[in-house]
Amino acid sequence: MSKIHICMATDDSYAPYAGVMISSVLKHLSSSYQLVVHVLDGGISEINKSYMEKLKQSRNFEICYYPMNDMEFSHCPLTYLSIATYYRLKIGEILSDIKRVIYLDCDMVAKGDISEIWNFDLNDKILGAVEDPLSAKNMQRLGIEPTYFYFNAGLLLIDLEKWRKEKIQEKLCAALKEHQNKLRHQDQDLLNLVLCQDDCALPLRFNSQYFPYGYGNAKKQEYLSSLTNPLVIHYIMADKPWKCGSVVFRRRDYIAAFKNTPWYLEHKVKFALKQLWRGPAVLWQFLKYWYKHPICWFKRKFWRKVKLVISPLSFLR
Ligand SMILES: [Mn+2]
Repeated sequence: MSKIHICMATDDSYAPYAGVMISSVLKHLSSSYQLVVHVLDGGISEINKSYMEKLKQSRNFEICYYPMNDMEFSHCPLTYLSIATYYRLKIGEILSDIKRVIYLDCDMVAKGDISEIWNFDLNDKILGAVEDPLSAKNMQRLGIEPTYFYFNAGLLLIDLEKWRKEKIQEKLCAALKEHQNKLRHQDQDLLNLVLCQDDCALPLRFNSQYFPYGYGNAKKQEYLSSLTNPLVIHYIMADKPWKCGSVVFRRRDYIAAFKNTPWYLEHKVKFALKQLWRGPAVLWQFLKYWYKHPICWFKRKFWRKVKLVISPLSFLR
């Protein structure tokens, strides 16, 4: 049986979400593959590790942990993201005898068989990724030529042999020193700066991101169909689906996947009690928004947002 290698980076607080993602990948993966999960471990507790083991009851897979040392990344600039996002920069060295890997964020859930991503032809490029909704803006900010594109680093299909051969890790370290002050999206900016000439575009549905303003007209059709037929859903906004008051697009898919994991099954009562807060929590979010934007009612932008949230699309499951 051939193996599919995936890699995720997490600390203890995001470990349950990594677990949800792994569980959803296993659920949809074709039976002709064996899953191998490589976890870049920023201090996962024994209890979370034991829950990871329990995922094997529904389908067997291999899991390896690679303890990470945050001190090694202490010189990396932090914006609004966790330091764990930088772990992936060392992926070539850590997974030293692996040829190909799919790197995945923790704020994701699989809705289809990721062997389709695994078998995607990279056309001799080092890496495959999905274009970011704010590609043009970010390229301008970083000074990337318009012939290329700016990708979202939440899902990366990496040819690790080429990555090592082309010394990408060294190039990333050099770029980190050079562009310290430019890195608004941390490692994602860095990866884009170094790899913009060596990447190939993956279909949007491989890393489906709901973004209120979409991808612009050129990609409108592909964007809409990636929302209705995603292979992997990526919750990119600050409102994450595991938050009690979340009103994020496709939250129900997330909760359905979550309910298959020990993080729910072992704490059903706690979760049910938390659900009692859902109504007030949603209301609170709404009031907070109103407080920040008191005259939103008079703005077209606000109503455009409302229209997007209540549009028929947002109820598609
Ligand atoms: Mn993400």
